[in-house]
Amino acid sequence: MSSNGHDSPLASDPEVAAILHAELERQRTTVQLIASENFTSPAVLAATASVLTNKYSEGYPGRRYYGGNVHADEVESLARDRATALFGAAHANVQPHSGASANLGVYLALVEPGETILAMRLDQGGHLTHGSPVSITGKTYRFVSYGVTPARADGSGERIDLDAVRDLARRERPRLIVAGTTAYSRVIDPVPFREIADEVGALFMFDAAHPAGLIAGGAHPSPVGIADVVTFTTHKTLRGPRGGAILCGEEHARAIDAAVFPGLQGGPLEHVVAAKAVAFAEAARPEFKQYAAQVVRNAAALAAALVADGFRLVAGGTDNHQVLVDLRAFDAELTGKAAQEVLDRAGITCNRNQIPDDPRSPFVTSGLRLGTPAETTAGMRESEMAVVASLLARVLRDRDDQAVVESVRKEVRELCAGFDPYAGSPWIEGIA
Ligand code: DSN
Repeated sequence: MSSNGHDSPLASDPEVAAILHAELERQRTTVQLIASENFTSPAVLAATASVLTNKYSEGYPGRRYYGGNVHADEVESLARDRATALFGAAHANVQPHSGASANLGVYLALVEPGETILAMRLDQGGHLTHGSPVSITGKTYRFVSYGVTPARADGSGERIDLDAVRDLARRERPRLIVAGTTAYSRVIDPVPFREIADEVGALFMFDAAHPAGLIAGGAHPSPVGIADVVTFTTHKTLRGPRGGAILCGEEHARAIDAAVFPGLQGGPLEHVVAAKAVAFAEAARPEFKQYAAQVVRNAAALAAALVADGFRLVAGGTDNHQVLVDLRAFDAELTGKAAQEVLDRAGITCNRNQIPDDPRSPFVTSGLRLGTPAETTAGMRESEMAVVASLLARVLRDRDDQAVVESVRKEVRELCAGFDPYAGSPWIEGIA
């Protein structure tokens, strides 16, 4: 029996049940500022926990290798239709297990091993799958990398260096140009990338893992119809289950589908595909437009409050859901690692992150990445962002003072009590 008196299906495994309850409690009582996380709706959670997890469905709707796929076909067709309608795309593949699988699927479909891909370097704000030497992408393809412009005192620097993209594209003649980032706080305009790709005869992929929800909600420009292929994750700003997806025109549909299955993956996770379908429908509602706009407003409020507290922000601020903090102006001795650890103890969850040209290693870093998607879902607004920024600054300023850390932890708990993402869903304790 769970604490709310409902029978818990997990009563048979108290060890796992206790861990899941502790995680639910952590999510409810600490501030979630990881830019790539969100709180899914109970409907998304319910679909993820459904009996479709029992089903094998290698192939695609109408072309499966096993029997019994009538309902898997229905749900995957629905997810594909909802994805194409939401983003205005001709074709969607909703099977990638993650953003990394989606990106790899595109490379496998469109680029031969050893051919050149132009993408953003990880330490400049790109992603592992944009050619990091430790990723299979960097080992399989010849990546050439661009970064951001130098920092400027007025905050106008640290933008994607389009001159470098153009120069490198002209010199290297890549097969594919990738736009997309994981640690970049400004809007990414797909049009200049398209122009550069056209000039050198390259294909253009837009990795919308981070801004997918902002695009769906109309807060950021859509790359669909401009890029040849758009990849995204479903669990960040889009607020769906953990997973990936690919959008493309009909001309690439067969190659993309064949690359995802059988090229890269085995059986799709149809329970997650069902949850993706739920999330796509939720993102098509008018409330989601308001949500996307509020995510951006909250990030701007968080940024302004952090600047007032003495932090330097990479790129001088934000246009999206995230803020990249350069800790050195606040305290030259403070590393991202130390900041993340003490903030964790105070109940403020975020991740250390390299900043452009970071002198410290990726494991230590000089930066913190903060994001607003999750707490905006929980109902926080600009005034709460100012409170969060001041709590964060207090902990970092007095990080060796355990009494300060404990007092902030208490205030965080009190703040979060008013913003429970799962208030009104008592059944959640039965599965979590
Ligand atoms: N881990 C994701 C992020 O936090 O941005 C990228 O894969």
